[in-house]
Amino acid sequence: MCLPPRDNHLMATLPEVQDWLRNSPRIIVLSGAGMSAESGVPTFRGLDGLWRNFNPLDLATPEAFANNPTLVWEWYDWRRSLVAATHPNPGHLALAQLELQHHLTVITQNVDGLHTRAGSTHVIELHGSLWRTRCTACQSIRTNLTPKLSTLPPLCPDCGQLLRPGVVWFGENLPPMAWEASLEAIAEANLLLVIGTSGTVYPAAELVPLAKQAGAKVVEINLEETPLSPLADATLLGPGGQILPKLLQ
Ligand code: BV8
Ligand code: ZN
Repeated sequence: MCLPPRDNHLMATLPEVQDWLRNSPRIIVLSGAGMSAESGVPTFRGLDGLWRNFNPLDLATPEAFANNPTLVWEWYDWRRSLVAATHPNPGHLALAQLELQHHLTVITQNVDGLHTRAGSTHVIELHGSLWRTRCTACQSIRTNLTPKLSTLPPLCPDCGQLLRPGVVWFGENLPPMAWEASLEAIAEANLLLVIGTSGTVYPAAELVPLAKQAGAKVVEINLEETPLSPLADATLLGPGGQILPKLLQ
């Protein structure tokens, strides 16, 4: 399944990456939308990234919510019901398994909650979660597990103002705690697995050069090369749901 790696810079093969895995006391994962693609969750930029004909860059912004809270809320409701009908794929499950044998932290850009549903316990959600809402006024945060909330953004039970999806929109800062925890984890990493991300969204993508500077080996798992590939000590080309279980063999 893994295509022979390119030889344009130090490349490793699956067995070598398995070695690195075995000998790394501190493993960090940075996952993106490609991690959940095999669960049926559309990616942002892939061919299947048709978010009901909307461009996420237009909808996942504070301006879009201010202009049309109902449309944005409905889009997240649609995504919640879509994710509720999916399941963690073998890639998520392999990472949960890996955590049983290694000191592993998953830093995810995804908001679908599938790493946690797969059993991973050290998960940093850099961009928030579909399953949380935040009050636009008093900032109180609630975890709502029901996929379909309502067509209108609900009102805060504490202060009566509009609730919003508990995710980080483009143009918004990342949750400080999540970003700090990610920097700390990356500073200690011996091995960083970069799985299913196009490496185009910042500051999340910054974690890869930072891990490199901290002396970690970087392994990229993706269907194709990305702007992060030149930083990788190994690029394993193929679906994460197939490569990750192999890595654990
Ligand atoms: C910030 C939550 C400081 C919401 C998301 C101009 C103005 C303002 C900001 C900017 C600007 N220009 C640039 C920026 C910064 C901006 C940014 O990076 N923009 C990009 C588009 C250029 N970043 C921000 O705004 C961040 N905040 O910078 O704060 C600041 C503050 C004020 C002003 C300026 C700066 C906040 C970014 C967070 C946005 N929220 N999600 C929601 O989900 O609705 S990001 C969202 O897109 C996802 O969460 C995800 O992180 C990202 C998509 O990226 P990927 O995960 O990589 O997914 P993608 O589809 O791109 O790629 C999938 C990959 O998987 C592909 O490579 C594919 O080959 C691969 N794949 C597919 N199938 C598989 C696979 N791989 C393996 N196996 C498979 N089966
Ligand atoms: Zn409130």
